[in-house]
Parts: sequence; structure tokens; C-alpha cells
Amino acid sequence: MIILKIPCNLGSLKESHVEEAPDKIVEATKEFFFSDGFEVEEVEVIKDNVSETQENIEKKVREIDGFFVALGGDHSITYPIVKGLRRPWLLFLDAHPDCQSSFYPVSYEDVVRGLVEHDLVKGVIMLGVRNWSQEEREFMRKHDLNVFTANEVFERGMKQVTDEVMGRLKGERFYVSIDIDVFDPAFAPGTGWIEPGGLSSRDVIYLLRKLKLLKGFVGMDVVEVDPRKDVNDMTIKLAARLLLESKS
Ligand SMILES: [Mn+2]
Repeated sequence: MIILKIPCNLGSLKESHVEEAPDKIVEATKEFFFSDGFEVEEVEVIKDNVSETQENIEKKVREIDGFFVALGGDHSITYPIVKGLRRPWLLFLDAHPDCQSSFYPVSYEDVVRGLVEHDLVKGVIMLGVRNWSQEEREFMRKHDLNVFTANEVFERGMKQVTDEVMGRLKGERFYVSIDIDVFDPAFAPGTGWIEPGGLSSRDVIYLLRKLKLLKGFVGMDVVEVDPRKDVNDMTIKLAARLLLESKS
């Protein structure tokens, strides 16, 4: 497995420090007992040049042979990664649907919208969303995106939701994107945007343990971790744990 560090903070909130996360997450993996056996690589991020940085990311992803986990960085990195993967299914874990009006280059606010509008994904499943605008709701409905809100996960239970997600992804190539704000802030306070009422660590670890049984799981990212907002490294540790859980 390859870990791809992408210390990018181009498409994100200016006062955030998400670019500091990849090194810290890799460092934290060393504290787990089962953490050996991966290669660490880094994508060159060019300051104030989103397009060139995104080209670097896409190029790097095309070169990778086998499963990888990308560590952001802000959520804009998911756009060039998925582009490099040639139309996979996207399983998107986020408190927000990231379908705001299209920007160019694609940012953390409209990454899913960009991918859908440019036909770079075969399908999208969203999980854990709990705050969206009217415009985003219309977009999601119009494009028939599969959505499991945080409330639905609570009502139906992660086990049943995972079964349904598995049913849709079986036989498909798929990529998983995890915005750390999908978790309840109680589990992951190190985020730029506190959004109460999210998923638990257990929920997502369970999901990953099932997903890695599927052959089509090609890669994953963990984005938007802000180490400076973290409490006692708990968010960094959770991100490291997710990375290790995805390993087949
Ligand atoms: Mn996001």
C-alpha cells in the first residue's frame, strides 16, 4: 500500500492549517502495532497555483499501481485524484455534500459538483451529510445522487447502511473520500468546521472493514484535518487509524 501525502491548502479556508496534517498522521501510524508495510510518497504542492498542483496530483495517481491512501490537505485534492482514476464510483463521507456553485479551479466547496458535472465519476454515494443549502439539495436530486444522511445512519444503524452501500459497490471500481468533519466533533475536534451530530469512529471503522473485502476498492483519502485545532491529537490518531483500517 502507498501513502500519498498531499500537503495542500489551496482550496480551503485561509486560516486553516490542513497542510500540516499529512506528516503528523504518518507519524501517528507508528504508534499502532500493525503499522508497517507501506511506502510513503509526497505530491509537490505549488503555492498559489491550484491548476498546476492539481495536475501534479492527477499525474501521480495515474502512476500508482495498487491501493493507496491520500492524506490531505483540503478537500479540493479529491477532484484530481478521482480524475486520475478514470471514472470510479465515489463513496463520499462528509458533513456537507460539497456541491456549491461550480468554481474554477474546483475547490473544497464544490468538489462533488465538479466531478459530477464533468462526468468523472460513474456514480456517487454520500454518507453522513447533515448540512446543505437549497441549491445543493436541488443539484443532488437532479443528478440522482445516493445519499445516506447522518440521521438515516442513526435511524437504520451503520450495519444496515453498510450492507446497502456494499450492494451498490459490489463489482464496481470505487474510491472512498473521508472529510474528517463527517465525524461528530466529539470524535474529531481538529476540523475547520464544527458540525454537530456526526458519525462515530466505530461507525466508519466498521464500514472500512467491510469495504476492504471488496476487490474494487482502489483508494481512499482523509482530508481537512487541522492539527492546530486538534485536542490531545485525537483527530490525528483517528485519521491514522482510518488509514490502517483501509489496508487489505
Ligand atoms: Mn468536504
